[in-house]
Amino acid sequence: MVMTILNTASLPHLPPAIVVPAYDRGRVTPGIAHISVGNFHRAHQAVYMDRVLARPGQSGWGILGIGLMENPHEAAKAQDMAAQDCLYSLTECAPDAPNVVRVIGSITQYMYAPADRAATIARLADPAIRIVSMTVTEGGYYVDENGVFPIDHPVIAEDLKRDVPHTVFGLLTEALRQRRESGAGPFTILSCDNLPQNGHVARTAFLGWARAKDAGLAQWIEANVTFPCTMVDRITPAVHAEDVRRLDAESGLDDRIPVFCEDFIQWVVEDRFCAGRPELEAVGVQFTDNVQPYEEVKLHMLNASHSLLGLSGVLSGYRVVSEIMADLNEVTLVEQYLGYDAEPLLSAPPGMALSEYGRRLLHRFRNRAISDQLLRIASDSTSKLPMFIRSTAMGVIAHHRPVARIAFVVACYAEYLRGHDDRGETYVIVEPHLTEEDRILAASSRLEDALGMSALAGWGLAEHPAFVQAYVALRQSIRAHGTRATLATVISA
Ligand code: CS2
Repeated sequence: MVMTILNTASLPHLPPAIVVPAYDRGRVTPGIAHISVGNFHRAHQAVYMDRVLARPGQSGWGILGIGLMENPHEAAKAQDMAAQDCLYSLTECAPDAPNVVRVIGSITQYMYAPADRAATIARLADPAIRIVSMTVTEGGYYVDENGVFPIDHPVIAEDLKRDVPHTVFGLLTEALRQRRESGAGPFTILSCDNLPQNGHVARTAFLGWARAKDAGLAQWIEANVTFPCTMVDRITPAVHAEDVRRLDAESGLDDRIPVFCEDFIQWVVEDRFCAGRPELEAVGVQFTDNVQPYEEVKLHMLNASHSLLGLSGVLSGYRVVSEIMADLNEVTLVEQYLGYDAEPLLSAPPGMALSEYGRRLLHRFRNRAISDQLLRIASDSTSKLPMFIRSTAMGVIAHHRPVARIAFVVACYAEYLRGHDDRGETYVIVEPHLTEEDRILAASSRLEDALGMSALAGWGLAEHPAFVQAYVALRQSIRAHGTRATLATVISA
């Protein structure tokens, strides 16, 4: 089969089934800069912006993508983006309908920051950029369990010394310094990561950085820059080399950077944009004064269920979400966790019934067309558990309710870090925020030592004898009888 190369020149000649941008990309100029253009950004915010750009008078809201991390993968991505004029295909997979392939055109420029950080800062200082959004992962904000931005953290302390900084905090702060001096004014900083109160966390982090650098500038940022909170949702699997081959074979495109995702999409945003915003309300984005109830439901139901399935599933030998959904015990675990642990602590946003939301989640997890990876979900649990599980765990303990499921997920996290499943098969652990001390605690033969790991800091677990006893027994059982047999005891407890 002859594959069509994906770029501006080929765009008018793509196979007719492929949906292409309904606007003239040549007229689009960036008004948003997005830091860390991962698969999720390309399947979510870039899709909403693609819809916005098809509306009249919105051509100033294209996206300038910025790659921040210095590594060969990111450098290659920049080359692929350049080769394809920043175009890529997105395959949306519904559980019970044919896949839809769209070419997304909203990212019109791309910069790899490590190639020229000063030029990237200057570009962010351009008054045309009015929003800087970011997906820098849950752990990428560094704010600790006490809500403090740790300026003595080695990564932060080292970067604070640099004239031309490397971190997102440094880059944006220096751009804001130039904008203040030139009179270009502020931009909105829009976190699109999965963390409670992501806008407030971003504000803490950026102000923490700025104060350490320049108190006057920090005051100006505090008074002028806004940090709306957002709730983002769309399940977007990792794309491995075999997925690229499969997606290209299905679309007929020669696309080096395709993405795939579920058909569901949701974005809830606080309307606090200090330098204007696109007409997002016209393309399905929900605006609200208070994102908190939406994000709590999403994080503590969807993402928490994911963590339960990811950690216990990988240990049990599963690798794909839709596969694990055929295991009734795993489904029961999620149902019990949602119904008994998470939901009683949540207040539903207006118009939402939590039990219905939970049912819908299970339906989304059953979507075989997206074959989402459990290892993707389990990765970086060190940063995710505090965001997804901690408040439910603390609530369950505070209300003296049964701790079995919380103890199980914590036990699975510690066992998962050993790097092999119940069959003895090894897997790659991606835990960028696991410290050396964490590794020692996780490996200790006194199993309760692992409760001192940084992911569990501030949960107060070690002070609850009933929790400690349940957790230790579960880890011993996983080792002696396997995760599946252990899970059977958890759901019947
Ligand atoms: C997942 C999320 O990474 C994870 O642990 O739970 O990536 C999840 O798929 C998205 O938040 C869905 O919106």
